[in-house]
Amino acid sequence: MTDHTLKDILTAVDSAGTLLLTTHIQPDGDAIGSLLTLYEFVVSRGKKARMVLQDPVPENLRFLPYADCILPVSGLDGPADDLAISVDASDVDRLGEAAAPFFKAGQTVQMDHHRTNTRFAATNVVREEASSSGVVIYELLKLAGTDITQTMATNLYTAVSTDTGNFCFGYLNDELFEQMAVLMRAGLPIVETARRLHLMHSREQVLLLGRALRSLTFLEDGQLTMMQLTADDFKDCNATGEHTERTVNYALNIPGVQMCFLASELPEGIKFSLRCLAPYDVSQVASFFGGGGHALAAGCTLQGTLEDSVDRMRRALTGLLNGQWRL
Ligand SMILES: [Mn+2]
Repeated sequence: MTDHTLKDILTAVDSAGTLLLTTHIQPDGDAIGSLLTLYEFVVSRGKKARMVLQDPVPENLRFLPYADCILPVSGLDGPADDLAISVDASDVDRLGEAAAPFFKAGQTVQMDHHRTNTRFAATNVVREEASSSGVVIYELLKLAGTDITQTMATNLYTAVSTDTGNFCFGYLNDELFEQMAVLMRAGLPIVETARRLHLMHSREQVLLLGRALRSLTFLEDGQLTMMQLTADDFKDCNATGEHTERTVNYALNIPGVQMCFLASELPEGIKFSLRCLAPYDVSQVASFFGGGGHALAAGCTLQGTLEDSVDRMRRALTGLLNGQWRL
């Protein structure tokens, strides 16, 4: 299927009166930062817009400009919107309950950067080479000739810096840093925002990290590592799935490690976060188990006991590591 262009999206925005904006469940910094930037952009073009999400905004992102304007799907009423736009969601399932109001809209558009994107909207712009959906949103703003405000800069920086692990991985290039220069000129409060996004951890996160590290196991001569969090770990730390964000990286960033996973025993199943170094591609394994993501960072959820699920994942990743993985 041929993809559409950002010009198509701009035309759709400009010809719509009311817009519904959404992103994926369990939203991360790219999802929320991109959504909030898009919101400010369409409002600045005189549109009536509302942002809806199945899940609440993670605590560490609630300081972002306009985050308090995001509405829960439940309780959403009123007539269908002229246009619905999804950002950073690779497939319909990722929209969760927001899928219903999304497809009720007169027109559907989506902007994303995931390789596994299924092109589920009528108009799809998927930039696989973009480090984050924030970059795709930035390109739209540039095309529209929008002046980047300080609040847009904060939200765009959030999107880009979280999806690149604070500019450590992903598609880092000169264009990205030129975009950063534009954000700095718009008054981006980078030190304060970086501290909130990249340095601070909630009490629950740190307690849970302790449990995860205690479970760290080295396999395959230390090339594969795994960590697991039981339902009791979550309970004892008063934590939920959102508190595991970034925990998995501790298992990867050890000399000699090529790939790793974190298994979390959550109410919806055993959630796996997979990470690896190039040239490995953990998204193949994630897709095989019904999940998705990027070559170096992917995820999926398995049904079954923690022990069985960990065993299946361990075998799959051992196969991938030894070049014996077959789809
Ligand atoms: Mn993203």
